[in-house]
Amino acid sequence: MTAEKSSALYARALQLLPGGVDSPVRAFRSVGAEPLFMKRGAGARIVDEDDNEYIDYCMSWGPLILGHADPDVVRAVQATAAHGTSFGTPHRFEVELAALITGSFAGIEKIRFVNSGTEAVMSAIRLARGFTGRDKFIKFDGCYHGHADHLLVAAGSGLATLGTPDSAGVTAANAGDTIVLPFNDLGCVEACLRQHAGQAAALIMEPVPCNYGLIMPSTDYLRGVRELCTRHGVLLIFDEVITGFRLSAGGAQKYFDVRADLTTLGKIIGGGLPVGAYGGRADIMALVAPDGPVYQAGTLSGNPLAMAAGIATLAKLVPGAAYAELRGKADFLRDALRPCLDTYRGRCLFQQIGSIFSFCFTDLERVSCVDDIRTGDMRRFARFHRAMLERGVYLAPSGYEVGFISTAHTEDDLLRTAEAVQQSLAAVLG
Ligand code: HOZ
Repeated sequence: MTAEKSSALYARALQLLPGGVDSPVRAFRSVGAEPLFMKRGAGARIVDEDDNEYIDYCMSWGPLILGHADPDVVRAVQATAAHGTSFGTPHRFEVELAALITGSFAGIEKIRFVNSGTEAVMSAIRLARGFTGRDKFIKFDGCYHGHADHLLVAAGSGLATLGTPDSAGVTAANAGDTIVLPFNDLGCVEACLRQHAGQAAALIMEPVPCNYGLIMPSTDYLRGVRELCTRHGVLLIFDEVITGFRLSAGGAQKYFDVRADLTTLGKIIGGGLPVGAYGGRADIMALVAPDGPVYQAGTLSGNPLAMAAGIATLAKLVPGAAYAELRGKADFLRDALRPCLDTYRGRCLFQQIGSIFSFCFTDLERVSCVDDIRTGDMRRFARFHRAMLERGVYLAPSGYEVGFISTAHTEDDLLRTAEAVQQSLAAVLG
């Protein structure tokens, strides 16, 4: 595997972009390598500038549930672009995508489109504050909700990867209303809601935390959080930027049968184009401007290209068969991995929920909180990542991120992956 062209581009990028990238985890630092520059993708495969081909499980960090360059998505974007890329006026596709989403998520009665998950979360928190008249909100250690100031506290994703749970530049005032709790501990939530009675506007959570490795929630825990929020008049916000249309067409809410008051979405609903959205109960959404006093706006919000890609993607997901297919592929991979996972039991843990998976080099049998992830050996993950890359499998370049299976992954891809895992674990763990 040669990386001459990627390396040359990276050298140039380092002169022009901080860290040579536009998002920190992409820099490959935590896996001790240089980033690869991709030039094209089709289905489950991506090809870098040096013409190396990989089976991809990063999948643009989640949006590409149908694989790269899905023909229907590409056609929809091309046809839409031919008529103009942005109008700054309402567009019929906003209505169509909104109907697909509200028809799938029982808890989303009205929705507002924005341009990223960060924007969606930032706006949902503002809305919750406007609705309740309260300032504080609760988040969980390791949950990542984008990079708004007040959410960059005990956050995952790039902050976990870089080992800096809080960002410089966030003032004490910005972070002062953010309460952080450990995940999967209902007693803590109850005690906190009692202690801050009448002060917390919202509790925000990734129902399945995917940005500090993969943390498995229990259904009872999620239902318990729902009940406590209702009892204390605190809005429950599910950040489903990753799990929305990933775990099911109704997201984690349908998967676990727990309904949030507000939901944030992104990734899959834009079919690979920049998008975000927040939505929920109609009485809460009624406060969003121009209907109500909570301001939020955006020049490219509801952009026709993103809406078109989202509609083409959801049209294939909403009927539901795609989720059975994805589950089948995920089970196939897990079964193909079983012999080698048995061999390395107690040293490498493979976790999976729906089509999301992770590898953690821990002796634990299940990861339930950030302390469990911290038992993982990230240097081993780095060696594993490089070994997989050499064998033609592209995983997200951080042990704090997760992998995604798409409908485009074939049985052959999955078998090759299992073989690469077996060889890579042998190389790393002996
Ligand atoms: N925060 C995302 C991963 N969980 C995006 C990372 C990236 O695009 O580099």
